[in-house]
Order: sequence, then C-alpha cells, then structure tokens
Amino acid sequence: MTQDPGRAAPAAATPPGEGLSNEETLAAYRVMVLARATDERCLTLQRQGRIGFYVPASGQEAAQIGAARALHAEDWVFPAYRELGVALARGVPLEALFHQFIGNSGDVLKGRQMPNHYGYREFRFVVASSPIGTQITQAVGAALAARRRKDPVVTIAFFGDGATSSNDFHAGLNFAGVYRAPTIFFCQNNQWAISLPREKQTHSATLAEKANAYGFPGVVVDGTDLFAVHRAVSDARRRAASGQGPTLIEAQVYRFGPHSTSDDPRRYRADTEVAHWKEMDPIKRAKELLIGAGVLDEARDTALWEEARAQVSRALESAEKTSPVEPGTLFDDVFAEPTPRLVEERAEFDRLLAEGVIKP
Ligand SMILES: Cc1ncc(C[n+]2csc(CCOP(=O)(O)OP(=O)(O)O)c2C)c(N)n1
Repeated sequence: MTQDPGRAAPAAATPPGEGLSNEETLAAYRVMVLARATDERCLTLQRQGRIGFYVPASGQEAAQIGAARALHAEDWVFPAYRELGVALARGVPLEALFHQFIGNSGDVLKGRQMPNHYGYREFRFVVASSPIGTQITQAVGAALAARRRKDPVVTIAFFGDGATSSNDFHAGLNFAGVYRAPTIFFCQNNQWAISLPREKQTHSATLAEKANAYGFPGVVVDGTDLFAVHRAVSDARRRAASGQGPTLIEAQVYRFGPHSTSDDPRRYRADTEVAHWKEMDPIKRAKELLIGAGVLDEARDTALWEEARAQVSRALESAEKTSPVEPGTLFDDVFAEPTPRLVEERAEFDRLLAEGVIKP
C-alpha cells in the first residue's frame, strides 16, 4: 500500500484489465456518464425552480463508481450527501432519485427529507446525513452489529476532507481500530470543504496518514483513476471481510462544480486550479482508456451520452407527472401505534383540510 504525500499527480491511469474486465469497465463508464449527465441537468433544473436544492458530484465519478463496483450486494453504504455515482452504481433507479429531488408521492421517503438526502433500503444505501461525519460512526456500529450476528457484511462510509476534522471521524476510526470493524473509510478529498481549502483543514501531509494513529492502514489513491480506486477498495474489502479490520482510503479528487446550488465557487477558488484538475477529468481518462482498449469509439461514445441525457429527461418527466405527497401522510410512520395525541392532531389536521384552511 502506498502513501503518496500531496495531491494526486496526473500519472498515467491504470490500464483496463486489472480487476475490471473491459465489459465491466464499459458498464462503469456508462454509470459515470449518467452521473455527469444527471449533474449537468440538475444544476439547470434548480435554477429553473423545478427542484429545490442539488449537490453536484462532477469530478468525483471515478472515485464513487470505482468504489461502489468493488463492493458486494450485501454490503451497506453510509453516504454523505454527494454520492450520486455510488447510488447509481448500486442500482438505484434514476426515477427514484428524481422522485426524491422533487419530494413527490413516488419518493420512498415521502418528501420528508431535504432534497438530495436520499436512501434506499433495498440497495443497502442509508439515507445521507447532512451533519458532517455522523455516517462514519453509524457505519462502524452497523459493521460491529453485523459481525455479532455473524452476518458477512462490510460497511463503507463515504465522507469528504472536511469530515476528517469532525468528532465522529475520531470516534468512528478509533472504535473501528480497537474492535477491528469490517469497515472501509472512503474519504473523497475533493480539496475543498465548501470554501475552506484542504490546506486549512489540517496540517497532516495526507488525510490517509491519520489512520496510523488508529492502528490500521491508510492509503492514498488517485481518485480520478477508476481502476486504481477499484483496486484499493477491493483490497480494503478483502481485508475487512477476512477479519483484518478497517482501512482508510483517501481518494484525491476535485469538485468541478459548486459545493451545492447555494454557493458560487468563483468567489473562493481560482479558475486556473479548476482548469488544472479538469485535465484529469475522470470521464475523459476512462474514455481514453476504453478507446485505447478498442471497446469504445467516438460514435459509440456520442450515442452513450445521448442515451444518458434521454434517460435523465425520461426520469424527470416521470417525476414531474407524479402527484405531490398527500398531506395526511405526514402522520404515517411516526409511531408503530399512533399515540392519542397524534390521533388528535390528525383529526384536527383533517378538519382544517376539509375547511380549506390547509391547502393540499
Ligand atoms: C457538523 C456540521 N458542521 C458543519 C456543517 C456545514 N457544512 C455542510 S457541508 C460542509 C463541508 C463539508 O466538506 P467535506 O467533508 O470536505 O465534504 P464535501 O462537501 O466537500 O463533499 C460543512 C462544513 C454541517 N453540515 N455539519
């Protein structure tokens, strides 16, 4: 395992064939393109007022999809709010995501979560946490609980560079080290925590080296290289599943867009820095490798992008046609058996609805 200090160098990407077959690589590339197409569309949709809030992941596709494809179906993902690529790679349908972005009656979370904070039990993708780092301790707890039940599950926590300064990072990694939890800590160091640069986050040379303090390996990986990420997560999964304990992976990436639809990154970072990292655009790198391996050409690539954009449009259209959440569902799933107070509130709510005081 390597520990390269500093930022990712634009080294030649690992060639296909190492860990991922050409077919698997093409499948991963399709998901990368779908994630990027979704991102591009959603930023516009938020500006048009058609969705309320969005957190883009452009630039982080290789890290997310490379990691997700190294996991097994039984593993549990504990994401932050920027893991679109992971959700898509786990098989979450795009329609389901758009239902959540809009918060309509097709949303399994019934429109109760902040947009972009989705979760899907059947894909073992836990609802994203907004408070930074809380998913780290949850992933460790779930891994330890699974081990007690003799359930061969590995958990993975996704988080950013900023989360390494959180209390939960320390508590989670310390517990995981002591109890050898079958957990992978996957840090996407995208160089910025909103407007705070990596240099001001910590004086550690790398984020991966923080694992030394907890007694398990820390690995730096070029997060723009799909194959390198896939290999690092496969190794970490093997370690976790065989009882050797956790691994911290620092995938060095860059967030191409804003932190969310609520900020303007031009106010805090230089265009030259963005341009530098765009030379290592993970989608461009994967495409070049696939063309080199003879499994993709420009015409197929264009068709693939068109299909991805059409898929986004179809998912959006279906979500926009879906009815809003029934206001009365607000009282569902609160308690297994509604309490007397809740029953009273619901009756009052229904009365106000009938009188037209509350508009559906
Ligand atoms: C405990 C807590 N403190 C502060 C915030 C406000 N906040 C939201 S996102 C964010 C930056 C997180 O950066 P990082 O962990 O690097 O992840 P990234 O957004 O870059 O993916 C902050 C400070 C929060 N959500 N939770």
